[in-house]
Amino acid sequence: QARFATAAFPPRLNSVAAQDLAHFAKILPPSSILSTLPPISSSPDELDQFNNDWMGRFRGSSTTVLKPKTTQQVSEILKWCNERRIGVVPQGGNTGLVGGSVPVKDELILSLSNLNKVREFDPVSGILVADAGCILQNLTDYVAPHNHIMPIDLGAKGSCQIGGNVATNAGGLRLLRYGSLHGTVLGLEVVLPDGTVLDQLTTLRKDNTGYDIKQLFIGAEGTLGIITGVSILTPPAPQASNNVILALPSFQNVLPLYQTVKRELSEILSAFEFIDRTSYDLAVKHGQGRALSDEEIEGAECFVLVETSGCKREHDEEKLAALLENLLESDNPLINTGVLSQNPAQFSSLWALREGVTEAVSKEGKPYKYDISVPLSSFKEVVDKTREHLRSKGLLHEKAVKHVLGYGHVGDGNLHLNIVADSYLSEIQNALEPYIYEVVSSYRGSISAEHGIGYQKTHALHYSKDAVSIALMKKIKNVFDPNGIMNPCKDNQPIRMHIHPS
Ligand code: FAD
Ligand code: 2HG
Ligand code: ZN
Repeated sequence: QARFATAAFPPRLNSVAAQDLAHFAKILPPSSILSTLPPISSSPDELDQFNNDWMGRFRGSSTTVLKPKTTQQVSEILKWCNERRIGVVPQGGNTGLVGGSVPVKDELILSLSNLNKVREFDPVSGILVADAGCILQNLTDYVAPHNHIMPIDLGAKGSCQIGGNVATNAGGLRLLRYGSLHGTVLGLEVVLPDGTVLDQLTTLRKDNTGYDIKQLFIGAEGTLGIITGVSILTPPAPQASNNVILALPSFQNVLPLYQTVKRELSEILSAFEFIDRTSYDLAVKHGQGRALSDEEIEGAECFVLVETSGCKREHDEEKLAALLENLLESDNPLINTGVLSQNPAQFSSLWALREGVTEAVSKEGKPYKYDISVPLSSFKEVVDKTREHLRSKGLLHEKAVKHVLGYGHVGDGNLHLNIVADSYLSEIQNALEPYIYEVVSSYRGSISAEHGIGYQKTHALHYSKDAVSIALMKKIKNVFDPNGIMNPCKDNQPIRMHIHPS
């Protein structure tokens, strides 16, 4: 295993000490405090899941995890940490993919998992107000009997929390249809680093009274404060959902296919997701979804998953069937074949082929993840260039890089470039960076389309943001968090990272 070195940790921050634990014990019951320090002396194993990230790539060495149940408790904890200059890492479901949710050193971890109540739901407006620690899947289940869905869906739904989704401005599989959280989040309750509670938990659709401050916390990744409550607009559940997986002979066909699908399905199109052949093969190899038949995948260079969400099943099925017929019967077909789901189990199974790629990649080896926005037409070029670059460095073989693959949200121009290696090695890291960031920058793309900056990309921010923007971000950080206690090393400081075996 390897991990990033803890360069440039702010020297002014203090470690948690006995006097801090004594104070936390006045705020929280013993069951809400984990600490390897005396007198609590939890076993280090109990803190492992909080110190290690989802990929097993980033690892911190926090001694203490606090699990407050109320906003008031969060406020008291932050007030104390701010006075004592203790670094604090807010942690939701710990499914983040850029090392933002685990400590860099021994910061205190504030887990939101006990802040998990639905506060109110209005079935007429569809507005849901919930504690930040509610798990996304639980909220989906909560609104389902009222015929509503969450406006966001992602592969990590069973573990990620709505507060974590907001803090990362997660995109996911429904963005094409329902837009980003900057639009669907109506209000937030946030505890600022000095313990002040900012109550912007409004349920208003419209409110143009000055700066929209809550927007700053959407995507701030816990560097400005801790989100404790979220008010969010949930759309009515579609009465009918269908999906189809299309096998394409060439990546060149993805763009014209996207145009055709948009034109023919128009208002019922709800997802247009891409997986290349390597992604498909890995998903199948690691048991994600049902494999297509040999005949169906013959000659396929990549696949597209199309979902429709509408209000009349027969109407939507007719439209999908007509689309497939037109695609297959054209003189120069864009697809080899299409497999339509026939029942809810097949619907889920087709989705699993796409949603399950992240899981499959992790089972296959150690992933290096690049979540980028580049022009759609260059998706394949970026993947191919990266593979060739690694080959030219002599790193494309079983003992180093095993696969280079691309998948993602075509409708959002967001490519997930994954490099799967046998282990985390500095040679691979150095071959990939800054190479990939320079490629992205040459397309005027984004080095982080939806996963955020975290610890992984702080040093690379300048590839996507100019000096004026970075200077403004630093000023904003300083207004909210002058002592720099919130998620240290995860903001806009241009720190350098090294990777070393451990
Ligand atoms: P964490 O991982 O715990 O934290 C993420 C960041 O937010 C950290 O910086 C943390 O400090 C901060 N944070 C967490 N909670 C709070 C809070 N209450 N207040 C302030 N800061 C907070 N991401 C996408 O955008 N789209 C996808 O499609 C997608 N699919 C994924 C699929 C899988 C299988 C996995 C493992 C991850 C996926 N992700 C995706 C990444 C990740 O799940 C999302 O970023 C998710 O929103 C993180 O939520 P979380 O509760 O796990 O947050
Ligand atoms: C997805 O779209 C997620 O599946 C995860 O954003 C992407 O693992 C990844 O690289
Ligand atoms: Zn994604």
